[in-house]
Amino acid sequence: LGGGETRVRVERMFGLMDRFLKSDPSSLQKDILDHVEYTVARSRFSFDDFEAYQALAHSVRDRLIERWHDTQIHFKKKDPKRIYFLSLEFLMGRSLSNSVINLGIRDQYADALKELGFEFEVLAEQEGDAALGNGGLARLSACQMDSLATMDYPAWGYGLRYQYGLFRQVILDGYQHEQPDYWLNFGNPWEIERVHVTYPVKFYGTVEDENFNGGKRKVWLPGEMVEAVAYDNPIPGHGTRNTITLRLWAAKPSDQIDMESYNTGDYINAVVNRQRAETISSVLYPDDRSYQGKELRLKQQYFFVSASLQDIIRRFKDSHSNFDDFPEKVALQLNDTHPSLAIAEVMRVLVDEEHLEWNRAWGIVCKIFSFTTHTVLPEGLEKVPVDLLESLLPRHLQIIYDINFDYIEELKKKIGLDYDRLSRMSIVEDGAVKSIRMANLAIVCSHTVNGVSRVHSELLKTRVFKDFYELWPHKFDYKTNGVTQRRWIVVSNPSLSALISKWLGTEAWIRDVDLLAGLQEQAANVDLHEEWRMVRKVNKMRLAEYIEAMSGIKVSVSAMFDVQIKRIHEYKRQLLNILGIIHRYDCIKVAYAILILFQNMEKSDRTKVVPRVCIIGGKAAPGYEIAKKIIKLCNAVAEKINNDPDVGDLLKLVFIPDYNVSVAELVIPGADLSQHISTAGHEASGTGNMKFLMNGCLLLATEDGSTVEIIEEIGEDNMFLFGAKMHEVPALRVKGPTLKVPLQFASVVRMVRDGYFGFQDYFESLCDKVEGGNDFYLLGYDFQSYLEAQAAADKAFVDQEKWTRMSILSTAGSGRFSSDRTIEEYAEKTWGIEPCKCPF
Ligand code: T68
Repeated sequence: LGGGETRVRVERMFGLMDRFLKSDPSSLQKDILDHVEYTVARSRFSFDDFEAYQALAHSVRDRLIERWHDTQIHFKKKDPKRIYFLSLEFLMGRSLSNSVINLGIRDQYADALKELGFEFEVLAEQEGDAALGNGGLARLSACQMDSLATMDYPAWGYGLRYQYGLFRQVILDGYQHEQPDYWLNFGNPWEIERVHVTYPVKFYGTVEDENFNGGKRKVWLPGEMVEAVAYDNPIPGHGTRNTITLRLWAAKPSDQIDMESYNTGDYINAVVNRQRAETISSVLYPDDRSYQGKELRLKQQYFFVSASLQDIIRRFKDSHSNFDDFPEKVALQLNDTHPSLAIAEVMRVLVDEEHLEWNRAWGIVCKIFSFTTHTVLPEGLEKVPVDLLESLLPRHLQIIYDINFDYIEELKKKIGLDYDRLSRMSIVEDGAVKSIRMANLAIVCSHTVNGVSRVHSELLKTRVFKDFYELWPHKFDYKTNGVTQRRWIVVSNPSLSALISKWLGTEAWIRDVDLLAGLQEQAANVDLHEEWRMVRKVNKMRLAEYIEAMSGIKVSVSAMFDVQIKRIHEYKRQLLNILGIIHRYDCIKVAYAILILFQNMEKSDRTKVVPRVCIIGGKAAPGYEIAKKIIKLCNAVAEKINNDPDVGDLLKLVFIPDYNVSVAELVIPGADLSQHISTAGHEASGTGNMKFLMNGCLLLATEDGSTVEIIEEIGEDNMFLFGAKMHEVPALRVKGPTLKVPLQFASVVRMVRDGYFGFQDYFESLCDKVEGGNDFYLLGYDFQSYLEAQAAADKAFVDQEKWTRMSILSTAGSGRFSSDRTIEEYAEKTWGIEPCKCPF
């Protein structure tokens, strides 16, 4: 088109469009009904709740897209340094409520829907969870995306669009069964398929030397090619127009390969083979700790890393021609070691494809990567067998060897020929199975190595990565995790949110969470107490209804709701919780027996029992036998207690199946007490504790991970602490079998062993894990102080005024644990990026 014609066309387009979609009730209603008719393709006179949700979601999506386009145009124009957050997992949960709240149009939508005869909350319940992650690490990524958008940072998230998210947990006869989570079955209105944003990703093949400019260069001749297709998920900030992108890649067969088979007539096999490509992004690995060196997992890692880097480099090259500027424009964040092949990939692209000289490329690589680790245990670190890497990514293996060679040579100059240390610090591990240590690769090549809490960082420096810390102390840092108050208070606990705003006289805390500290001054105010208790009661009623609908168990809202929800792990000690519950049950039974015997309430302790509803939820990795037994034990104990007429409302135990983000949003606001009881020195951070804290739930906890920092904020008096301290744990383990274990512990384990809850044989190995000198996680040692902390919680609960004050102080002291603070620290100290706010 000539210049004049373009102008006429642009003017015509402007004439046709409203600048922004309107958000008054009748515009919203019209949009929703249009989507019913034209997107969902149902008659606007007849559609059900799910179809109404779909139409509603599409109308919200339109508004998101508008802001998202503006943001991307603005970023492009300003060309700031960008942060690219690479993570194999994002646990986003539902999007509807979060989006309309961040967009500031929730009430408008609620009003609009009411007139159409729908309830916003009811429609929001129709949405399924996006569960593209396992646990803490993945939910942290989601919280951080919310903060990045809200704080106007020029950020992109990159990950994989798994067809099957984390498995659905179904409990049958008390046992966990796994079912596939085909979350895309009914379409996903929150993503935008970018059929034109695709990149080829190569695997296998050979590396050959080729003559180039009078010298040699390496050429990778791949044996398989797959196409990566982008799916963009707009992430809206709160109180800003900025809406950033979470770009997830799906694998599709590539047209560039297999044409041969078509030509030779093997049409059917050619088509079948093409389907193999799609398996790369088909399923999320459900194991959140162990690394098995599986080929598909490695393929997933490289697939998403390669596509993301092609995209990032393409964007850079759109407006830059010199790669020396790359570190000024690009920061790459490695979320754990899972994306660390990115390091070798950047080297490969710069050297093999962009023809930079090796040292120049290396200089660039060393300036762009930062690495955050989420683990505590050295054995939890990822290792990739060399054979596997050689076959799948032959060129990358060469590059890693070359990096390692240079690095070890440098290292020798610094530390001398200390072969033990050299071998510990090498990227390549020579063992029975020669492997690549992904963490070492990440540390060597990153400018910053972050832990996720202060004590975690200390462990990294003194144990896990001690050798590296001694060499490069300046690389080591930590950013204590945080969670977003938008989802964890505003979305999931609207009544508490309204109450906080009322008492603070402002909604500004939603973006500036330090303002919550203002509640401290009111912590003794009786009017606030009354309203606070009312809000908590309403949330407990909501949770009680859910429990009844799901399990048929009726629970009393005047009981203390005591919750432990998280992945099931031995170190997280759900077993300690269950054994504590058995002890409580036993005490109630004894009190009942005394009551019957003496027919005297006074003599029995029964009246002193504080009624409890114990709630446990979480998934076990499918291959983790002990964790699965813990789930079964919980259900077996629940069966016994809940059906025991001697117990009544004094104690109930509920296992909530299929724990996920939405379930957490319902459970956390309704909890009085929550348990974070890992053996000290095992939880890198923990983020559930922060969510409970924000919601005014009291914590019963060990001094582990981020809890240590929570204590500093709210004080020991406002929580119930117990258990061995981190520095005591190693010595206690050495003492092992000689440790004195309280009688009550032996007696509750005996009940399980003797088959009091049935399934005697099945539970035997579980009991063996905590007795006879095998008690690695120190359940026996900590049992006494655990019971004391529980007793202290009971005592505090009886004094509702005291409890309410503690609850208010918990919320008031939670400000430091916002992901806004974490992200600001990353932005300033690690990534060197600045906000880039979209005008309007
Ligand atoms: C968690 N780690 C930490 N890992 O356990 C937790 N691992 O203390 C911390 O608060 C949280 O990260 C956020 O920093 C994980 O969740 C995984 O999920 C995982 C997944 C795959 C492979 C290894």
